[in-house]
Amino acid sequence: MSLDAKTISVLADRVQHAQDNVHTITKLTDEHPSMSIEDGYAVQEELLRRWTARGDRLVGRKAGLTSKAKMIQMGVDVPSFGMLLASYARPENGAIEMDQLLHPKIEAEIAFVTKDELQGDVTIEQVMAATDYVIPAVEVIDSRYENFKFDLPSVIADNSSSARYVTGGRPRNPREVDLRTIGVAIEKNGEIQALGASAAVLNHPAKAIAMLVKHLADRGQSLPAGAFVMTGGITEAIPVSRGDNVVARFQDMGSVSFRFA
Ligand code: 0L1
Ligand code: MG
Repeated sequence: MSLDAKTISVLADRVQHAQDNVHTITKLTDEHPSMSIEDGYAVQEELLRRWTARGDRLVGRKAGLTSKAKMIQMGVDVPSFGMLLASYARPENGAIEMDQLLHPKIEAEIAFVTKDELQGDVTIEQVMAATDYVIPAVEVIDSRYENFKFDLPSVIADNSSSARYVTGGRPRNPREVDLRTIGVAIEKNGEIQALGASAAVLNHPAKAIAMLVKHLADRGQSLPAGAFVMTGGITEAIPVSRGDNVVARFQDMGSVSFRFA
């Protein structure tokens, strides 16, 4: 870490204010060029303390920037992790309130729900064995940075742009589907916006979980049983506007739909 605890707290204030009051900020590294990825995660941890103090609940984690399409779109070359809160969840076929968002984009992702704790260096096989089910999900990301422009320390401090998520379709036993070849189509107002296959996520979405578990282990933490984990957008993220109807279709897993109101 390069920043002291006081500065981490000031940066958490800034990000929290932007998240709560739906306004943009300039990237944190403009003022603190020495800010590291570790500092970004320290801001995330400070935000979690604040969210839980006001009654929110950590339900799981997200891996972001796990596909080449996403890395190229955002100009980075390593994944980032974030926290998923109970307050981010929205029901399938419902409406997501646009006035609480700045410039949202959607990502079609395969989500895992664990049945056993995962800790340390784990293999894809160990992730699969510890998985209760996999389920189609759409993440709504909404960077608090101007024009969605940031670097890794800044985006990590903003909880990896996480804002909302919707699950749907059919939960599947991970052994009954080939998790590398799930085809995905994202439609907006009936028109295809992006197509992809799940191997785009690190060759196998379970790899994103293994990387997350290693990330947690490096900080003395584990991924508990019952965690909900989103493994990252399979395609590039798609910008959305008020009134848009969204459907993400997942081969053999059903679809997730909702609208922006
Ligand atoms: O979930 C993601 O892949 C996004 C991670 C943060 C970067 C972004 O806002 O695109
Ligand atoms: Mg995502």
